[in-house]
Amino acid sequence: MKSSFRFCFGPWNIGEGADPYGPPVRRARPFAWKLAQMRRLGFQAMMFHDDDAVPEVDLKTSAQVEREARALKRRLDAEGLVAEMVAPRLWFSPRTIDGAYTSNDPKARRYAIERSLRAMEIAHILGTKLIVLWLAREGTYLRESKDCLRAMDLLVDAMNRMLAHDPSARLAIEPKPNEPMDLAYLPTVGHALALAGRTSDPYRVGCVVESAHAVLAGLDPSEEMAFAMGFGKLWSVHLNDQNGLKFDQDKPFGSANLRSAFNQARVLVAQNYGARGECVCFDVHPFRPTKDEHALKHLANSRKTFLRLAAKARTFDERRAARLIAARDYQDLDQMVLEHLLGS
Ligand code: XLS
Ligand code: MG
Repeated sequence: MKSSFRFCFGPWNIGEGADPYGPPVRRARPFAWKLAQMRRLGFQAMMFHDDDAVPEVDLKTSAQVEREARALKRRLDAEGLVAEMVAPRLWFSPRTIDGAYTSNDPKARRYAIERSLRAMEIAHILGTKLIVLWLAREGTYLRESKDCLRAMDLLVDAMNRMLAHDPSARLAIEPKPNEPMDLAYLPTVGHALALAGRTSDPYRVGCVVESAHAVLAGLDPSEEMAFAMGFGKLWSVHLNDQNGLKFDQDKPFGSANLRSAFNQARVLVAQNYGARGECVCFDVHPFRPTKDEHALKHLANSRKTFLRLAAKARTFDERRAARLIAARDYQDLDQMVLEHLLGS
């Protein structure tokens, strides 16, 4: 199916199935193989953590980082692909065990900022202005271990450093309420945008909404997207699905709640998402029992479901819906949605 959307995923979305209770269950695919699958599956863009782009980035000199990033850019160009974003992976190093920008340890905070500035340089070379900040360890396991007010100051300081480092870059905060932390400091779009307002350049701090993260916050993903759009701040989406308040599942888009997925596609279509170059990204993982030969289906299927639901959004009888709304006949409005999704 042809579409005007630009689709995107990250190398981590072709995973080997390790979870906290068991080892990998599928073969590890080299980066080149992952890259080669993109166009075949109908994807145009790849999202990167800094160390997806330049492996072991902490161990390399600036000159090495620059050389490797340039080589990657040439590979992307050769495949006709673009980099959608770069995200500093701040949660892996033993240095950020107690958080990155909000760690109680000044050395960890310094490392986090330096690494973020490096990620921005990689992004610059790859030709993207979008820096995604998934603030994995910015939060607490116990309320008394950090001071929330101070943490907000530290987050603002870190973002100001990044904004000053590259005046053309934009920071997209990816809110998530929990996992790996018990309580995260920026759990929702509202928190992210409120904090953006305190930075030195609020117009360059927006967000990316991941469907599953909104569900984990007990919110409706399409409304989180709409809220961000109301501020002109929905700069990316990570579509996937989540079966309620469980571990972070990253299921295929629409897998757990087709109606919620329809409403996400509907708000994106209605607001002409993508017209300013935004990508439709899928932050999805295969179910753990998935065999090697089926290890790309979650991506192809998520894309297919999104396109089917975008078509459903376009063929939704808005005039009839408006009449039912005017008559306050929400019973039939509800049924109309269900029948539209069920098809004839
Ligand atoms: C994790 C996040 C992560 C970000 C990129 O929950 O979704 O994959 O999208 O750092
Ligand atoms: Mg994500």
